[in-house]
Amino acid sequence: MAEYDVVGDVHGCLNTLHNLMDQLGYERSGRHSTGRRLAFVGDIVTRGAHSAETFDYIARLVGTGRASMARGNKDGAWAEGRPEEKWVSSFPLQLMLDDGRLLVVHAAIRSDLIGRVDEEAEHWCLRGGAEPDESGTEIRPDWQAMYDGDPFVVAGHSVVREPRFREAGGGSVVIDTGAAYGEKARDRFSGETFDGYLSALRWPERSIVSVPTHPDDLVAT
Ligand SMILES: [Mn+2]
Repeated sequence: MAEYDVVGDVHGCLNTLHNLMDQLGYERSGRHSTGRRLAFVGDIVTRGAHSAETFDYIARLVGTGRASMARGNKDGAWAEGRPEEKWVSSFPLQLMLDDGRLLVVHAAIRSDLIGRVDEEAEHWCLRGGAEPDESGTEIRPDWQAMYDGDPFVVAGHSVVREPRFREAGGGSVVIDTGAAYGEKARDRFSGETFDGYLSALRWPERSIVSVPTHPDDLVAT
């Protein structure tokens, strides 16, 4: 069984990511003494203070084979028109790890969409299958409650006060704990605000390691 640490939405918070990697036992090169590997749920850029540096850093980790990453909706938007665009579009929407036991997506998945690359699958993987209601407000389905696939799924995209584990299907967790929002982080489900932080899921342990957001990573608002 392969061992991974799956990191939530970094959103330009490079100092915070480095602190989290310290906690998890990674060197800056991405090397881990016991061979664990990093994976990212995407949305590594925008919101935080260090998008370009974070992008370059994670690109190096992925390029040297130390990490892998699922594509987030913000990554493609950020890279549009930049030299990085083609490379970002090569990131998978569904990152299957550990011989099919662990599936990393940015926003959401349905079991019938696993392995598909069509428009509907992309809409779910990147935007959680969100549709506007009559007032134009984006409604995201509770994909975790509906999930009935086999792999355990890790996703980001929806900010949650605590990593949100659900047991439906093979199980799932949402781990975007709002690092780049600082004290304005807001839980997608309860609406409560909290101090954002960055989290990783340890696999196969299914435990969480978190660090507070580094103040230098926040953009003054
Ligand atoms: Mn997102």
